[in-house]
Formats: sequence, structure tokens, C-alpha cells
Amino acid sequence: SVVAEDQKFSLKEVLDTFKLCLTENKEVYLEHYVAGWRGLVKFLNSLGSVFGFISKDAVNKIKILVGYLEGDNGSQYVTIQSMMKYELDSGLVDLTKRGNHPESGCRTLLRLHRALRWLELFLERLRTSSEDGKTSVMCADAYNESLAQHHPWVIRKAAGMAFCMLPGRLAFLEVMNVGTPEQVVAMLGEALPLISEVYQITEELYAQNNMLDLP
Ligand code: 1PX
Repeated sequence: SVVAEDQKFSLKEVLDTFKLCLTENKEVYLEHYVAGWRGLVKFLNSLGSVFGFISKDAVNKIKILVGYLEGDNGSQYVTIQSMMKYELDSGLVDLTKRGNHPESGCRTLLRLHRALRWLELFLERLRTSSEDGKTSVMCADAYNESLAQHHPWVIRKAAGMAFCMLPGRLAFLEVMNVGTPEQVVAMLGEALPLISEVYQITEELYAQNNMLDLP
């Protein structure tokens, strides 16, 4: 059915949204960034309900950002750059401890941004893995190297258990809906530099504005 098609993940679609993310002068469109995450969540959902607690958090954060995009001040949220400037200039960000703005666009996007680093590390491992590579190990290694540093013990524990439920490498490559394993690997090779560039640009913005540790 049309609905089922719409729910179906394809790596190509995510690649296309990340391609649309960057403006000519390297600003990051929030709309496409969020759309990229929507596509990834679709993928996660297709892996089964054990990942529900993860996709739920991602969906929550996506919703917060879409709320700003579609809200009265939506024009301030066109790019990550304009969002940061607007929220900082208007005092809409809790900078050192949680206060009146626990759901600022800046702190919400920072969580997804950190997860994007996990994605980059994981996909790079997947891309270069051998046929008998274990997705659960690749996933855990990528996680420990990135996101885990920002998560309390209980989340790390739950994430670790979820990783063990990941399908094996071949099945995993198959749900990406690209084609043969070789074709997936080729597409990952195309996607990774894009994801990496979006990550780097965003990381620099957060660093420049001293916002890498927003509560
Ligand atoms: C090409 C396909 C690749 C697979 C795509 C999978 C997409 C994964 C989407 C993961 C999004 C995770 C967002 C997590 C944001 C976060 O760090 N939130 C925490 C902090 O938020 P707060 O508002 O409290 O400051 C929050 O506590 C998170 C709770 C949920 C658990 C997060 C575990 C993250 C594991 C990430 C790896 C996903 C594994 C998927 C296997 C393919």
C-alpha cells in the first residue's frame, strides 16, 4: 500500500535529504536536517520494537524542532546558524544549568548532533567491515566512542542491550533497500562525506558559541 511504501526506509532517501542540508555558503537547513533524522527513525522502527525507546526520544526531539520551524518565529529557524543567533540574542537558551528554556532549539539539536557522530562512526565501520563483521559490535564501538560519553549509566546499559538485538550484517544491509551489499557499501561511501561535513560544520558552530555542553 501507499502507506507501507511511505514507511519503508531507503538509504537513498536519507542521502538525498543530507545532500539538501547545506546552503551555498555552508549553512545548514534545519528543515532538511530534521527530515534526515525522520528517515533514520523510519529505519530504526523497521528494526523492531526493542529500539522503541531510542526512536521515541529522537521523535520527541524532532517534534520540538518542527514546532519551532512551524511556529510564529519559524523564519528565525531556517538554518542552524540563524536558530543559534536568534535563540542566543533573545536569551532563549539555558547555557549552564536547566532553567526557563529546557527545550531550546539549540540544546535539542545538540542531542541529535551528538547522535549524528555516532551514526558517522557506525556507518564507517559498516562500510569497511568484512562479511563476518558483527553489527552489534560495530554499533557498540561507535557508541562508546561518541554518544555514550553523554549518557548516564542506565541509558548506556539499555542501549547496550538493544545493540545485541541488531540483525546481522547481511540482513542489516538488506533493510537499507539499496540493492546488493556492494551497492550498499558504495552508497555508504557517497553518504558518509556528506554526513561528516554536516557534522563538522555543526560542531564548529557549537564550539564557536561555547555551547558544546548545553544542559
Ligand atoms: C543508515 C541506517 C543507520 C541506522 C540509523 C539509526 C538511527 C538511530 C537514531 C538514534 C537517535 C538517538 C537520539 C538520541 C539523543 C539522545 O542522546 N538523547 C538522550 C539525552 O536527551 P536529553 O533530552 O535527556 O538530554 C536521551 O536520554 C536518550 C534516550 C534514549 C536512548 C538513546 C540511545 C542512543 C543509541 C544510539 C544508537 C542507536 C542504535 C540503532 C541501531 C541501528
